[in-house]
This record gives sequence, C-alpha cells and structure tokens, in this order.
Amino acid sequence: MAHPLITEFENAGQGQVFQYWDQLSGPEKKTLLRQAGEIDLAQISRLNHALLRADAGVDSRDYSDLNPAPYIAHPSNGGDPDAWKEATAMGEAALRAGRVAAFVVAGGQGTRLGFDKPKGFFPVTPIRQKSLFQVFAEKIKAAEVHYRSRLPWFIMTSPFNHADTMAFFHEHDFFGLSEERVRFFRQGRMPAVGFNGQILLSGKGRIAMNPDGHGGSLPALVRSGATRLMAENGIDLLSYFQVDNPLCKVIDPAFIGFHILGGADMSSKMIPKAYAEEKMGVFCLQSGKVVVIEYSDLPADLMHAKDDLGNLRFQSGSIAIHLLSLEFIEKMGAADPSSPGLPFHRAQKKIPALDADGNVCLPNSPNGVKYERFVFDALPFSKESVVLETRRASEFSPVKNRQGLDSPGTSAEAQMKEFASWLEGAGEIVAKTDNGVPLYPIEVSPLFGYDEATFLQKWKSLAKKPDLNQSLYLS
Ligand code: UD2
Repeated sequence: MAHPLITEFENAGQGQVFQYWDQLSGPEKKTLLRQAGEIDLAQISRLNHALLRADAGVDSRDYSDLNPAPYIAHPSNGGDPDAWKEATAMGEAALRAGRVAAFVVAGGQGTRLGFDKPKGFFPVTPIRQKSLFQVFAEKIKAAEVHYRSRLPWFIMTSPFNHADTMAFFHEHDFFGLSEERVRFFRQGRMPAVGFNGQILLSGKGRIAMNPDGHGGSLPALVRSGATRLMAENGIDLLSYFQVDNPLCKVIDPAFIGFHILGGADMSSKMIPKAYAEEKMGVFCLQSGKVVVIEYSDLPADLMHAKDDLGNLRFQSGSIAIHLLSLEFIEKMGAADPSSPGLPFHRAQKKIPALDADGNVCLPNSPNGVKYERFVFDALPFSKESVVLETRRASEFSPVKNRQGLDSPGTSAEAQMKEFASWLEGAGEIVAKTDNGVPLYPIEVSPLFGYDEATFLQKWKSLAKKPDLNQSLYLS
C-alpha cells in the first residue's frame, strides 16, 4: 500500500513528486517524505489558483487611492532638530533599559552577487575587508558598551545556509560578542512550482525548495522561541535590518525614540529615491494605512509622477530597516488562524529542475515561480506606523550586484566617504579625488566609533591624531 503522504500528493494532482519513488534508496525516500511533509498542499493549490494565471505577474491591485506616505524629515532636510533630540533621548533610555534586540534577515540566496557562500560572509570594508557579519557584530558590541546594556542579536538563516552561518560565527569567536546572546534560527521554505502549478523536483528524491521570503521572519521569530526569549528578558523592541548593507545603523536611538513616541507597532526608514526607477519599494498611504509598494509593482505613471515642485511624487524609498514591537510580532507571526498572516507574492525564476528524462537542468529562461512573503506587508496591520527619513550617505550602500550599482566597489567608496565626513565634522581636512572619494583609504572600526557622535567623542579624546595623508584604520 502506498505511503499516505504519496496518496495525498496524488489526490492533489502532485503525484509527479513521487514519480521516481521506486528508484530511491531508503534514506532518499526518507528525505523526500520529510520534504513533502513540510508542504501544505491546500496552500499551494490556493496560491497556484490566485497567482499562476497568465496575467498574475501584472499587479491587479487597485491603486486609485494611493498617496505618498507622510514621513518625519531628517534635520538636514528641514526636520525639527528638537524633535530629533527628544526622540534620541527616548531611544537611549530604552537602550539603557535593555528593551531592544537586533535582528538580521540573512536567509536570502544572494544569487545576484555571484558569491557561493552565505552573503553575511562577504568582505565589505575598505581596508580590513571585514565581513558583513563582523561589521554588524562590532556595531552591536559598540552599542552594548556605549549604553552599558545587553543587546541580544537574532540571526535568521535559511535551511540552506544555517549550518555554515553558525560555523562561521564559532570560527570567529562570535566577533567578540557573548555567544549566548547571539541566537540563530531558520526561516521556513516553500516548494517551487512550474507554470502549470506542479511542484518541481531538483533531483529524483528531492523537491525544489526555496526560503519563504523575509516575511517568513515573523512566524519564524515566534516558532523558534525568539519572541518568548524577548519577553523573558524584558525586550519589547526589535531592530530589523538586511544582511547586505554595511552602513546600516543596526541600533539607532532616534529611530527607536520616534517609534515609541509615535505609538507604533512597526516603523520604517526611508530615503528619497535617487531616480524614478531605483529598485526600492515605495512608502505610500492606502486607505489611511502605510504600505510599501514594491518597485516592480508600482505602475509606471505613478513611478514617474512629479509634484508641484518637480520632485518625484512617490519618492520615499524603503531601505528595509524597521522597528517591530514584540506584541505585533506575536500577533503577525502566530500560527493560529486568528493571525492575519502575510500574503504571498510570486517571482518568476530559472529553477534548476528535472527534465522529462530525469536529468537536472538549469533552464535559459524562467521555468516556474517561487512563492515568497515580504515583511513590509505587515505595515498596514500596524495601528500606527512611523516612517523616518534618514541620509543615504550615512545609512544605505548595499552590496547586491557583482559590479556597477550597489556593488562591493560602490559600497566601499560610500563607507570611506562617510568616515571622511566624520573626520571633517571633527575639523580635519581630508584629501579627496574629484569624485569626493578620500585619496587615502579610510576605515573606522565600529568599536572606535559606530556613528558620527560616538566617533567624535573618541576622536577628541585622542592625545595624538594620526596622519591623514596615508591609509588610515581606526580601531
Ligand atoms: C529589498 C526590497 C526593496 C528595497 C531593497 C533595499 C524586497 C522584496 N525588496 O530588495 O524594496 O527595500 O531591499 O535594499 O524586500 N531574505 C531572507 N529570506 C528570504 C529572502 C530574503 O532572509 O527568503 C533576506 C536577504 O538575506 C536580505 C534581504 O532579505 O537580507 C533582502 O532580500 P533581497 O536581496 O531579495 O531584496 P532586494 O534587494 O531585492
């Protein structure tokens, strides 16, 4: 008699998953059954029905009531310096009280960068070539020292990079952090399907599975016990960031303060987009709620629309930095049916899969879709939601592509420019090229200064200032 799971798949029209069953060894059968057991067939059927139609790639949502989302301006762009001071003081108090934990989503596959290891291992700093994970670890360590507080760090991996990520931290002694305060957990995964809705195989005994998107972080935070740990330790705020942006202020008191003062469940940082097609989600207001419309979904006329001053009307780009309150994560990530849950999106991909002869092949054009959830889809469920402007130069220079825009080269330059601006803020003169890049490489360890204010403090305390006319590493 067939295994009940096989019968279930056959009844759901997904019997092809087990078509090579008779050729599999005992352990291979076990692996396949384990993978198949993770799949919610009713959910796949619903998603296929809703998202696989020929026109489903074209977003069919109604955008007639879409308006730009209001945001709190940065002082360099007309924001109220007193309000920022008040918020910073409020955030610092929350940090000293130990209310905050850091959280990085590092489960993505980083295919664009062409790096065959987890993206957090990528060397990014201009001189020391520190990895992304090391940069974040040192920022957290520095904030712990500065606020005399404990800052736990949650790291979401995927089932594909979990073991490697943990090994990397062990190998590097957790970059000086206390091991018990760094917690790893895996996000969920979803099967890839062909355009006919059939679940794809990546081997005769293996289903083509993918991470379920960074939106999977909310259920994973609950499922893994991270939220329970937060509650037990008096932590009610989570500082969320992506693994690809070394300039990110992992811990930002002003942001924390505005989130608390605004009574928000989920808050976000924005920068004005550099140009209409820049690949960033855009903060909008829809039915009175803040939402992010991903760049690929924003209709062209809205993407290019200008306001009376000639600026982009929908200019607020998301740099994927958020603050989330514990209660909100618990509500959004709960497994019970009362949780609103996040919608899935489809992404057309070239998925390595078995062909009709049972050989694995990487197609030249998309052969199916991955289903993913996006964390920013939680925003409209937030009772209040603060959108805070930040400066691109000081907070956003991700490493996404091998070359060109958002590449290791542009990110190293942006880091050096930022470090140079800190030195200039201290009254120093930094020699630069015509493009404003420091002539001599500069790197400031987060342990020396992790933002302009902490840098200034340390710089002023130096009895003897280093020579700026040579490569400079400050640690
Ligand atoms: C994201 C945003 C975009 C903009 C940009 C800023 C989406 C859909 N788009 O674009 O609007 O804000 O960032 O840099 O988010 N990840 C996981 N698990 C997954 C998938 C992704 O942990 O299953 C992580 C990944 O490791 C990375 C982050 O999420 O840290 C962003 O993923 P991405 O590279 O797919 O997002 P991107 O650059 O297309």
